[in-house]
Amino acid sequence: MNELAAVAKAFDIPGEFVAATPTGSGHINDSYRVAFTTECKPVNYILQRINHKIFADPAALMDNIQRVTQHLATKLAGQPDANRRSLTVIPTRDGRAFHVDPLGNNWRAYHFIENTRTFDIVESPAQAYEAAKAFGHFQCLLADLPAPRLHDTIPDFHHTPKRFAHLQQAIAADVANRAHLARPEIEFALSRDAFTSVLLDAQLPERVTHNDTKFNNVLLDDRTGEALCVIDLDTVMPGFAPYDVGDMIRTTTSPAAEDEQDLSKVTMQFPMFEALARGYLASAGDFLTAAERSHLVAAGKLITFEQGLRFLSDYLAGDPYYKTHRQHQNLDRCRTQFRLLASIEEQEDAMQRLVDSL
Ligand code: ADP
Ligand code: GN1
Ligand code: MG
Repeated sequence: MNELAAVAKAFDIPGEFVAATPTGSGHINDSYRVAFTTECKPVNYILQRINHKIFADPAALMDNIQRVTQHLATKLAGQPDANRRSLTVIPTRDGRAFHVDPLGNNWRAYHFIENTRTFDIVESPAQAYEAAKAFGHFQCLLADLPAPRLHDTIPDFHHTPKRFAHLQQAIAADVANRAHLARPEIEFALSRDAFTSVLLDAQLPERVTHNDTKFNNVLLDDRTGEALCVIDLDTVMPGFAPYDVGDMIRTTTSPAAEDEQDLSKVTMQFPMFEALARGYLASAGDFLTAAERSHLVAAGKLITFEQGLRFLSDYLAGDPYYKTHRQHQNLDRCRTQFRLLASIEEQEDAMQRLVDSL
């Protein structure tokens, strides 16, 4: 707690530190809701330790985030509740975008957006519609972000053929001696080699994309249910628009947790997909090219597959990347991805027909 108090005090936050509470269920960074009192009133902030093993260049990362949040704020100015619709970075007392603590950890702070919630699992088509509309709007607002090109915070992040090659290396190395525990998943993955370049081959335009459009990365208003604010901006960088839809399909259509062990619960629920497609096209439909639009369903398959590859590679390597809370959790996560991919494959013709009709 003392450590967090010291970190919080490095930021340009008025008043007295009261408490810090862990929040969120992300796999990479550590997030805390931090309370201060100013003139006897409590005010909350978000404090995040940025995983420096994964984000090796925090200055470039925060440069992206500052440019993106300032652009969003400019474009949203004048709208009702404008300051709840985009993240606001709080600088350190010496005017920097992040703080380095004595142990070498990198920290950032945001204004806390009150009376909102995130959900790990979607509860209704209305929520799916809202979230997808918000991510589409996010892409739309950033379409005219002035040059220069954003930094690639993680190079080749959605380069699925490289993710596939990485899995092949992890299988060959088998450093954690786990390959024998994951034979069916390895077979499943290796049989789908041909499909990994489907988006790279599609002549899609490069845009500013979010690249981590998990359903729990959008704040929903407690009172109205509106998707108010897109969060978790570490991977906002150049990408293909369908990537974001793919990750929405992956995280916003199944009623099961990402690490669910009962695979019978994992399924692509068509009404959620329909709401998601309608929500996304309501905000992004006007700028998408025909090639982007026609690859939205393929992206759902691809990103779900890629995520399965990533979890499986991490499992085989002994869990160096994703936080785990129990043994074999990354294998369970991989299994839900592959089950979900199978469910998407069963329904992909109907999904494609729907998109073509919108
Ligand atoms: P992670 O990388 O750990 O997923 P996020 O940036 O998604 O980190 O934040 C984790 C959680 O903290 C979110 O799910 C949300 O509940 C909460 N959160 C993040 N930023 C804010 C904010 N500005 N206002 C209110 N809550 C926030
Ligand atoms: C990680 O931080 P979080 O949990 O939102 C990962 C995403 C994965 C996701 C899987 C930087 O996101 O790419 O899709 O886990 N983020 C990074 O749940 O690798
Ligand atoms: Mg998150």
